[in-house]
Order: sequence, then C-alpha cells, then structure tokens
Amino acid sequence: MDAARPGEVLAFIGIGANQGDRVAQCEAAVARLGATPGVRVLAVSTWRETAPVGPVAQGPFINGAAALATSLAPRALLDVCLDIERAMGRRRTVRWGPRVIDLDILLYGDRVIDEPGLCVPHPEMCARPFVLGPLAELAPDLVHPLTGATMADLAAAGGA
Ligand code: A4P
Ligand code: MG
Repeated sequence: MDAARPGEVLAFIGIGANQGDRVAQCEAAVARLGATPGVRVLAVSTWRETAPVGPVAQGPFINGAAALATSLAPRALLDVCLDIERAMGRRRTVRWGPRVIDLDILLYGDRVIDEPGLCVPHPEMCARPFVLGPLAELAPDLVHPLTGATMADLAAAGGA
C-alpha cells in the first residue's frame, strides 16, 4: 500500500450496504471517495457478506473498508461521507436499519475525537468482526490509538 504523503493523514472508512446491488454500491462509494479533491484511495479490502448485527431484523450486509490518504480535516471527511450517502439515495428512517450505503470513519491517523456528531476511532469498531476483518486485511500492524492493540490482534480476538 502507498503511504500518506506530507500534509496527508492515513484514514480508514468502513463501508456497508444491505439494500439494492450491494457490491456495486460499495464500489460506487469507493469511486466517489476517490473522485473527491483531497482524498486518495490507497487500498480497498475484499467485500464480504456478513450477518446483520444489532437490534433491527434486516437482510445480510456486504462490508469492506478503504484506506485513504487525505488532506481533509476529520469534519470535512465526515461531510464527504455523508454527502456520498445522500447522493447515493440513502434515507435515514430506522436507526441501525437497512441502508443502500453506510460510510463510517473508523480511524483518522492516530487522532482521538469525541465531539457531537463525530467520534473517532469509531466506538463500535473493536466489537465488530465485519469492521475488524477488512481492517486487518488492509493494515494488520496498524495500532488502535486507544487500546494499543494491532488490527490483527483485534480481529483475532473479536472475530472475522
Ligand atoms: N458519527 C459519529 N461518529 C462517526 C464516525 N466515526 N463516522 C455520526 C461516521 N459517522 C459518525 O450515523 C449517525 C451519525 O453518526 C452521523 O450523522 C454522524 O454524525 P448514521 O449513519 O446516520 O446512522 P446509523 O448508521 O443508523 O447509525 P450508526 O450508529 O452509524 O449505525 P452503525 O453503528 O453503523 O450500524 N451489521 C452488519 N453485518 N454490517 C453492518 O455494516 N451496520 C449497522 C449500522 C447495523 N448492523 C450491521 C451493519
Ligand atoms: Mg453510519
């Protein structure tokens, strides 16, 4: 994987879909990320089908993750993710419910952010095999800034 250059930060985006043509939508979201000024897509994990996690009964997901080098600040990157979700027709109806695309900022360098509307590292990531599997595939030696564990260790402990 290419490295982040001066002025860029290495960030990871979790990608999920469980409505419509799920793989095509995940790939379209990656293409939109890559077409965004200030964002370079360095690598994309394989896509995997995963059973739905959480309180809402819904169909299986396609999940994966992308590694980005970005010169955007965290809030600007979040806005890019939300804009792509909107542009791809996502409607927020049920919290945690079915979606044509979900883009979550999993990691933004080693930054720890806890603000209204933005929490990084993603608070649920360590408990989610469908996030840890793709992260371990892309960056097994990357260290979680709060726990100090590598993605490989987290994936081995948390599933995937
Ligand atoms: N937000 C805060 N921090 C972040 C961040 N790091 N990245 C805020 C992205 N967004 C962040 O998200 C609500 C708000 O979270 C955003 O407006 C942003 O300001 P949302 O996408 O509107 O709502 P949501 O997706 O329904 O809620 P949430 O908490 O993101 O849901 P999850 O946790 O993503 O769960 N099972 C499988 N197998 N695979 C899945 O991908 N996904 C979910 C959704 C449930 N079960 C799943 C999967
Ligand atoms: Mg989300």
